[in-house]
Amino acid sequence: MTTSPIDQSVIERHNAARSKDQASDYASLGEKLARRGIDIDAITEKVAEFTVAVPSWGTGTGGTRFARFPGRGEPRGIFEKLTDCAVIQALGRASPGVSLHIPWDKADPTELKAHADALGLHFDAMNSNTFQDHPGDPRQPLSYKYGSLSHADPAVRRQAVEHNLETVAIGDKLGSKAITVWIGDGANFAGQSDLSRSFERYLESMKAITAGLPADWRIFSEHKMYEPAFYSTVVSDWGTSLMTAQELGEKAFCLVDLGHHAPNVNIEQIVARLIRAGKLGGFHFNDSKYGDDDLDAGSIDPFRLFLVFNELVAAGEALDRLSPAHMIDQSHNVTDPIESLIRSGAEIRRAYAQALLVDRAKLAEYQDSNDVLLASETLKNAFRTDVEPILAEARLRHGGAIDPIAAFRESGYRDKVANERPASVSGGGGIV
Ligand SMILES: [Mn+2]
Repeated sequence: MTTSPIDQSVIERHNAARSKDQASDYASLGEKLARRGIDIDAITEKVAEFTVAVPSWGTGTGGTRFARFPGRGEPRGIFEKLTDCAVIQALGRASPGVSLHIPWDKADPTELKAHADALGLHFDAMNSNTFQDHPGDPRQPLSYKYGSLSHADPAVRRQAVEHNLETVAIGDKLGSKAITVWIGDGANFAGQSDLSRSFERYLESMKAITAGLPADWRIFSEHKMYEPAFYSTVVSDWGTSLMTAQELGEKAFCLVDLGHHAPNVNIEQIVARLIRAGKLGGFHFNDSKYGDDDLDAGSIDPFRLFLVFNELVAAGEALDRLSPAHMIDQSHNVTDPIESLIRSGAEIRRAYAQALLVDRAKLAEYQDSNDVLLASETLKNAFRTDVEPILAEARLRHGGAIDPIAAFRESGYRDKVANERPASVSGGGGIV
């Protein structure tokens, strides 16, 4: 028996007011798709099965290096963050999983697990943190100012490895099965560090972490081109990440954060290559215009998100074998984090639904006969399809809201928690 922080009657009232229009929109789209030989219910079922984990740190207002402008009723710790995650799930029905960040979310694992169980949530991949110092943590007295897993000083590397293993141990008690490792290690100036030796040291540290993983765990290496280091980053790109995963062996995979590439990089091609290598571990979904902007998934370039999902759907069984972890990694600076996360889950599902509509037989035919225009149109045709009735139906059939953001506003949840949670500093408005 799980309890929801959103009164089910609010959702029922919301849906009752919209169910007639929804039924009509769904039937109309169903007819259109039937003419293309597509069974709408089969698509709806697949969409409903597709979930994406929300990041605990995304429920608080994020910030930039300039400032953070807190919102009303922000969660004051991991237990309230989980409650907010349950609101996102209750309305959107796309995100029963939560990705935790240690040490920001450190708490008694038994209590944490019990709270998540009561809310009907589970834990996805864990995230370690050696990109900032942890004053007051007796297990991490050394500074990461000049790096962590690749640091020149073996004592700092050892401390960083131990922190990752502690994160794994916590995650193991919570039912998680993977750890994502992202390090801020790198250099701001040419000559600051040896490009080869620093990577060797990183590999050696990652091997030590991998050796300490439980049998059924995976480790994801997350690459990032720049920031906080601006000249070079130790794990800068998918090539470095792939070399890492291949060297570490069968438990190691690559995690693709959509914001961690140079502008206009062909991310869907990277995804295709990682699937080919059997090393696609998962995603951090977000969107960006210029850099690692951590904006809401699909808000800037929905076509790019669609093209990523097009590769995932096209991979078929090869992808099933990999079963990549789908997670959101965003920072919400000017929106209500709950609303942004609900919207992002829906946008990710939208890209997936559109990718499911691609006529793959025709696409292959056009590609192989060099009919460039119709090959391109085959993709665009799927992308142009308004799949909103499918997304709404997937929510509706699983107890969610037809229009989850409207339902969130109708619920009065933000006002309620604004009263219950007096203004306080929220833990971890992190940007990773
Ligand atoms: Mn990330």
